Amino acid sequence: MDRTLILLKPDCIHRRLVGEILTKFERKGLRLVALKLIQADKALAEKHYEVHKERPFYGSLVSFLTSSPTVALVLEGREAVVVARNLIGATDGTKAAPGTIRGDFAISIQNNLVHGSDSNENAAKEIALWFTPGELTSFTPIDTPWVAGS
Ligand code: IDP
Ligand code: MG
Repeated sequence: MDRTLILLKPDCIHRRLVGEILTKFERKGLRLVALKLIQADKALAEKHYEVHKERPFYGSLVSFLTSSPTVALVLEGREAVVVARNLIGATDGTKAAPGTIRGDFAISIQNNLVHGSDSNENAAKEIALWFTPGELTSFTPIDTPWVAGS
């Protein structure tokens, strides 16, 4: 089982899409390990998007992520990183395929509603950035053999 860090970014909260988007991840079969509503400070946002610090949109991106609360969650399941990225869709909402979260709900590049880790290695780093070990739960949902059978 793999884990991924998902952020429902400030635009998702403002647009009241939290429930609808969480449902998409749950329905797919990914399970919740951790979940919280948090207003990221500048240090957290800068660290989270550190890989983009030389990009022209970095300042705007950090302002966006610190502007309002974010829902941070950790999801677990088979190939969780790839499964979540496929559900989220391409970065630019205008290019994201219909049926994906961004394809259905976004038309912006920056305000694209959701973040999903792009590798297992980055997922581990991002989970440690947003959550303390004590906030991560450990349990086996009773439907696991039905959902995750390989
Ligand atoms: P991803 O979220 O699909 O992995 P990344 O390339 O990692 O996309 O970019 C991180 C975030 O930075 C995007 O989700 C989006 O919010 C923002 N972003 C990416 N490219 C641009 C751009 O060209 N202009 C403005 N914002 C951008
Ligand atoms: Mg990325």
